[in-house]
Amino acid sequence: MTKAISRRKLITKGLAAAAGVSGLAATGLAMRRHGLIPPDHCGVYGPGETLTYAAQRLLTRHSLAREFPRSMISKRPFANEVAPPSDAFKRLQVNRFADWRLAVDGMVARPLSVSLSDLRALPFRSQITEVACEEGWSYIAEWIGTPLVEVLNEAGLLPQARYLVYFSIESNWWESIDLADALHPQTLLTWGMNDGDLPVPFGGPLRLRVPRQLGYKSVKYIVRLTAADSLKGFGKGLGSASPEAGYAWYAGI
Ligand SMILES: Nc1nc2c(c(=O)[nH]1)N[C@H]1C(S)=C(S)[C@@H](COP(=O)(O)O)O[C@H]1N2
Ligand SMILES: [Mo]
Repeated sequence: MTKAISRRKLITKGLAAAAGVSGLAATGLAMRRHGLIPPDHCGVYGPGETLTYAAQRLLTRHSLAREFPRSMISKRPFANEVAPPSDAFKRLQVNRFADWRLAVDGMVARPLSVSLSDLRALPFRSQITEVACEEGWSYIAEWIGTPLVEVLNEAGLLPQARYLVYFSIESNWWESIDLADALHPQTLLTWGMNDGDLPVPFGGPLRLRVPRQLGYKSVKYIVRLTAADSLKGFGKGLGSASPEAGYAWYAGI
């Protein structure tokens, strides 16, 4: 057994014991202070979600998602079904997305509105990672994009910020991540795939790839990023659209 596994067991057991003895409510304050409570912690799956998130955050804050050799790139990657593009999307597509803008607002010193060419002018990174859907299928591709941290540095994230909320041009798709994922080097504002532009079915022109979490956190057609200190004011206050539909807010893999 590796050190990491035994430590994980220990922490999970410790948290479980604490939860058992005094109830999650009592340990909640200390855990909240250390950023260990996910926004969708309430409800039937609450204690389970909190244990998973807390154990992950204590153990894997800086760990890397697996990267694959070029030979393992999927020959026929599978784009999940997305709703047909809206008129707003089609209008931008006609112009080859020259007028696509990404708004960066909320708890930042300098709110931004950046074009795809602005983004491409920042340092970028290419990585070969897997998209894994919660329904069981997956594929491997090369993703090329600007690390989210570069854009957050441009905007000047304020010290109060704890979450990054991101919105698709499809109004029903929005998600959020904590700063451990937002500042993580593999979290990319992705505009390229397998050596070309990111194709529309895969989220082009702009998709946030969060390779340390399940596919649904990698939202396509990103138009807005908002830094926030709390997720209470967004949707039903559970952190994203996913818990509203029964999926966990934290979907670490
Ligand atoms: N805007 C938007 N983003 C989305 C989705 C979607 O329907 N719309 N589906 C999500 C889900 S459930 C998964 S598993 C992945 C699928 O990625 P793929 O289409 O590249 O296979 O995209 C995610 N991002
Ligand atoms: Mo999915």
